[in-house]
Amino acid sequence: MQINKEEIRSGNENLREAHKAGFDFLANTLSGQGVDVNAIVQRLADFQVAIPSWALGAGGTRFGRFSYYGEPSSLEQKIQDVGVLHALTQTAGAISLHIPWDVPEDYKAIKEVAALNDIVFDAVNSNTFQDQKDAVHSYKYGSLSNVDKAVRDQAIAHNIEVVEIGKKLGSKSLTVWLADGSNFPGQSNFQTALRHTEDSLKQIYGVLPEDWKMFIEYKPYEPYFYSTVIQDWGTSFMLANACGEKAFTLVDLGHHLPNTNIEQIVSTLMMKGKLGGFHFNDSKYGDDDSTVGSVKPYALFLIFNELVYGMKNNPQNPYPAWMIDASHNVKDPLEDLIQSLEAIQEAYAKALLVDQDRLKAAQLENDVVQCQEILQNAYRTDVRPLLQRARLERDGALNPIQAYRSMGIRQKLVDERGRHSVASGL
Ligand code: LRH
Ligand code: MN
Repeated sequence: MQINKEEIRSGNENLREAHKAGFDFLANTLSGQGVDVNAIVQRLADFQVAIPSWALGAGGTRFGRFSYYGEPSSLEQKIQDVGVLHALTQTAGAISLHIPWDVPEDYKAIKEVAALNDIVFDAVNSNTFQDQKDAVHSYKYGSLSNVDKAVRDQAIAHNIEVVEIGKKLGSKSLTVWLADGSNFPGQSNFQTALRHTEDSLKQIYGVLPEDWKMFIEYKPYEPYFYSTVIQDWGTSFMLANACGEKAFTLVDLGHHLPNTNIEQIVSTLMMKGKLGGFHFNDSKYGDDDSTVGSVKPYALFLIFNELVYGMKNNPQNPYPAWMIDASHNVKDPLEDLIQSLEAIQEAYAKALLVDQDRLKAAQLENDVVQCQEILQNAYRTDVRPLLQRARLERDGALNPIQAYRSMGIRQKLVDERGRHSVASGL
């Protein structure tokens, strides 16, 4: 399934005029406020988000999974689906693989498919939260933290193998999410588990190529429901510091207890130069992996406000890795991902409109009302014409969902792959 730019251009025809009117009005208003509109459009166009290879089919819960026909059943088809997203949105230029769900059979062929779709390989993800059928040792009682050295060694070897796979694909980072934990008080010794985990991560860190990064993802609970070894940002931050300068903390938005101030965590990690990147999604209760910006769009904006501030004032923090980590239980996975990409770009654009100098001045004055007015003025600005212009300049779709539907892409995928093709992943 390949989308040709001509189809997108013709789809944009009857939307151009309305776009131009909206863009010119907004650009006029913003330039009047001293905003460099072209610079913002450029930053939006350069902003690329990695799509998770495990979220291109229908997701599910323990209570059930409802297929979404025409799912990609091979890595090649997954890359083609990301190619569709990128052709329409021009902001999905990378895929993040999960091993062993997506082990390439033919590296040369897979890299050619990626190049054809203008897709690069972002972070590779290890998986020591499931037992593989040929595994010698089980991860039931943990992997990198397991009391049994043989199990830890097996998990370390897996992570090293994932780095080798990533090197062959041109990836430059490894994401380690450790499910390890316990279900009952007394079941595990916290200190022993943490010490084993630190030691294991250091062994993995030791094989990282010079220009690679290791992202340590934290999560408070699930699949274990009493304790999780890497439960919060502080534990991940501590482990990243223990490993070294190539190790960073990865913030999955759904991995926080209710009402956690995530934007403050982001600002602290950037100040300390240890913010590695994000798994964007949204949630109402737990790790719901819902569409980005679908439940708490203002919180997402506040996170991007800290990111914009940090990217300007914290040269000690590297450019973060932007990835989505979502699951689609009731929506077409590709439409859901298009909506997430739009919400991410929208939050970023609104944050770029915050007048940081005036905000700083108001903060120094303790003018609380003015501080909020400056933030909310940016948040209340409809920035969608800027996102459209960034797409248009790269031959993307002015309205990606409308284009996806009017081009009948899902039906074409079903015709090509059949109704019952199933994607590996969650
Ligand atoms: C854990 C997580 C992690 C992935 C998995 C698919 O909840 O967020 O990032 O490995 O989802
Ligand atoms: Mn995640």
